[in-house]
Amino acid sequence: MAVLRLILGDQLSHNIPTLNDTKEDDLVLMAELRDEATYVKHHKKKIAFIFSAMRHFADELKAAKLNLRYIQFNELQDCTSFTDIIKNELNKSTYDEVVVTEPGEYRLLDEFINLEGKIGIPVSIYEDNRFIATEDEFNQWASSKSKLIMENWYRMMRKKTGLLMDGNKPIGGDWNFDKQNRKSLKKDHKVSTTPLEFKPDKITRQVLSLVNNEFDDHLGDLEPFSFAVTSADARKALKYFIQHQLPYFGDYQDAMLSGEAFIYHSVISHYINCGLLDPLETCKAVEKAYHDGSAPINAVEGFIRQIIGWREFIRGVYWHYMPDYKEMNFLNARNPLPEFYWTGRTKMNCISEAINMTRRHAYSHHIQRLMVTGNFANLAGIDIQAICDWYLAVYADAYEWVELPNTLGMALYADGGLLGTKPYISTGKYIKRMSNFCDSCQYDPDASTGESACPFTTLYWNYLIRNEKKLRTNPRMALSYRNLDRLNATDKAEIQRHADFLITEIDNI
Ligand code: FAD
Ligand code: DLZ
Ligand code: SF4
Repeated sequence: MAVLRLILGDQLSHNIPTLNDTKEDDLVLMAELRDEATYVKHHKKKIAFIFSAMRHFADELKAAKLNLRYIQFNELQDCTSFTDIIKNELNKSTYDEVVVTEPGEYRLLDEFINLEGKIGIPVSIYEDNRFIATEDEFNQWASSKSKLIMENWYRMMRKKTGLLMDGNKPIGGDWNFDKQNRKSLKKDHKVSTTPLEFKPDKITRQVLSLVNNEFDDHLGDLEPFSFAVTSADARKALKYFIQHQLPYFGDYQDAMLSGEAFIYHSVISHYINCGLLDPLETCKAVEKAYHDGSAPINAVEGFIRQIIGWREFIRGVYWHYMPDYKEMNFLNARNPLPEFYWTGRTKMNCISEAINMTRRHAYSHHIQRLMVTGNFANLAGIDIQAICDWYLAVYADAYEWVELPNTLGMALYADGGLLGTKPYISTGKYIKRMSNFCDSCQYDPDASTGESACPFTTLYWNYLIRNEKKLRTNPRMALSYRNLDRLNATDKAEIQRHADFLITEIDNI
């Protein structure tokens, strides 16, 4: 019995269930596909990263003597999708079964579920074992709750993994040290270190040339390219983070600084998401730094919470609520995506910084995604689908299972609070407190009307007014509405007038 085993671009792990019990007659199939590279216009660096990591992984499988067919981009002009390449393979040889591990995007799961009817042989879809919780585990937990609270899920995952646990009690005396993770950086702070960089080898250079020729019209700087593209190098990057950045990660997790894309973040999400790093092993390595005394509890707990808490929770939400989740638009946000999300050309310094960093690195850290580009899109009522597609395209770590709940749910509140208890919104004052972006901006974060008013500040008050019917009854919005109630009718009318002007003139602000 010969099996055709399909490995996707984010399944580059040797323990992926697809490879279980591979026999001599089986064929492992991998392909660089036009449909996958263009269903949104991915950042050039993201495509190069995935193709190069795929080619390196394929070489490792060949070295392990697996029978492998790797189809490079444009090698089979008529085969643009996974269904095409499987049909192509079945035309050449006979197989009794197709095997794949469940993909990270609903559209592909749908494609694989329907594949059997198109090819006439069984298609087995294995559960992805690279997460700490199974989908069933999340679904059971979620079904028994009236409200999904990440913190409760996180505590369950701490108990399940034993990470930072002393028996049944959390090490350090608290489950969560988030309050110690909100320091801003002094304006003249010099970030002492950047993520470990890797020089492109021959394979990566070939991929860079391919991407340069084929995806010239996609966003972003292709070079310099310094990502790890093998599991061995990704582990080196993790080790380097633990030694150099982790001790400061907790304190400055929410800080932003002009010209500094990474601050003390790990910059490993793209490695974990495509399979080059294992999430549990990553957390164990970070936990060891605490026990060795080389990193404080607020850093180590904060980091582990992001992975076993947020990352697992986000994944659970995606599969629990899809496909309906993608259609949600609680606040009826439908304004077109401003051109500056692609170009970075806007007078709003914080947005320009965040987007230019994104263009350069296919990366920006969580607070920039949430409180700069996400916050603005939410306040300005930008079309949900358009902004989700933007996030899916521009970040090297973006696959729909993780991008969608973070964007639609956490940043845009379009799920009406399934994922978060209230919208993550702020005036420019929050950005002023957490960064030095406002120092060199022509807008004034404290002003809500007038020519120099910060658009975040104007749009914040307007957002509260515009969405009052849906948000005022939320107890966690009570303080915001108490503050709104302090404004008189004339102030409110002026804010609304200025907000209308900002939306109409959005490409010129
Ligand atoms: P660190 O800050 O060093 O955190 C450590 C690790 O924790 C990350 O590598 C990541 O694996 C995990 N993590 C942290 N926060 C989250 C989270 N909210 N959800 C899932 N994992 C998390 N993350 C993605 O991996 N892919 C995405 O497409 C993505 N889209 C996002 C969109 C928006 C609007 C927002 C607000 C967040 C998004 N995130 C996404 C989550 C988070 O911003 C990134 O995981 C993080 O910035 C990656 O950088 P890092 O590796 O330096 O993370
Ligand atoms: C994102 C991406 C890109 C750009 N290219 C490929 C590809 O050529 N071949 C492939 O197998 N996967 C690619 N991917 C990842 C998929 O689009 C998809 O997001 C994930 O496989 C979902 O789990
Ligand atoms: Fe951003 Fe407003 Fe600060 Fe300018 S003033 S950087 S637009 S928050």
